[in-house]
Amino acid sequence: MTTMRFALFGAGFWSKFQLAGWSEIDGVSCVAICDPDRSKAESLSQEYGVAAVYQEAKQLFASERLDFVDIVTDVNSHAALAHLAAEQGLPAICQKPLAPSLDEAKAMAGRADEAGTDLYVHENWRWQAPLRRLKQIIDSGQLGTMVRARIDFSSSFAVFENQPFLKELSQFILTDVGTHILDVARFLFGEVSDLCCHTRQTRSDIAGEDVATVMLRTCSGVTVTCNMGYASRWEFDKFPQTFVAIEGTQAGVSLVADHEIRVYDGQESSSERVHVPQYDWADPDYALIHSSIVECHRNLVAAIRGDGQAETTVADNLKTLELVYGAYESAARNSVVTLAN
Ligand code: 89V
Repeated sequence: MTTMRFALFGAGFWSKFQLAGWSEIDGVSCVAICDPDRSKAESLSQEYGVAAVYQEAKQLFASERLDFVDIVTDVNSHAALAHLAAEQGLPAICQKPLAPSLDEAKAMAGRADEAGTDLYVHENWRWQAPLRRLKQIIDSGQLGTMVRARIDFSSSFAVFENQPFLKELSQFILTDVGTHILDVARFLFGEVSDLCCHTRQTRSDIAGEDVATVMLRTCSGVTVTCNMGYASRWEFDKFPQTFVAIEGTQAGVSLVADHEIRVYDGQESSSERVHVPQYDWADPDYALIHSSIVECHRNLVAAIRGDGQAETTVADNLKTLELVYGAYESAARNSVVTLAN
């Protein structure tokens, strides 16, 4: 297998995990790190043995031979970096949210298309092992017709301690967490025909909403309620676990605390605990998310090599972003938003 060379843009909190995740994948090598703050790029390059450090993206592109780029910067710099990669004919992987608006995300997709290059979104949540197992159970057909579902991602986790920039976002939880949870809703239940959303801001020291409730109707008729928040103390205050409950006409299934999946078919219940891979580089508070970084990398790099289909292409992610920005529109207008499917 030929080794694929990539550059990492951004040396902030998330980059070290992104890079550690790449170290689990065979046949890839990070050859350069770029960050306007040279000292941050240098310390990350020393930690992971990356040869080159740059402050300027253009300089990096002029000097390095690359097979793809991984963009792990703040949302406002995604478009410019993805554009530079497209100009070089390079595939780009970009963190979520792809762009600060749906129009900007569509423009990024358009530019990659014009350049004939691939743009992928590092949407990792759907790669969490318990959610993959849940999808297998849904696809087995054992639930019968799915009637209704609930997805919960609510906790009192002090998210701003590690990611203080999140405090500044005037659109916070739907762009940061909604991108993940609404993507999971699409992954599990399919495309959405309409939605409505309520948002709340429970504290005065942040710029955006920290609670959101989105009710989706899927094209196949399932009603899915997505509860998201960083303001709740409750029995399942277990960041970063996502809980899912699905009612079906033949059986119901719940993904509950600590990766347990329970199925009840009206007569019998069964239970299994899903194994989540553990990595020594993972932050224990984020171990579940960090394990999904590896699986997301694996899927995207296989596609870049031409060995498989990527799940989280830009085209796919635009559908998730339609839900995210549709939810803001619904909350602002206090009305139902219909999706074009
Ligand atoms: O994984 C993430 O995207 C983070 C988190 C959800 C932990 O806030 O931003």
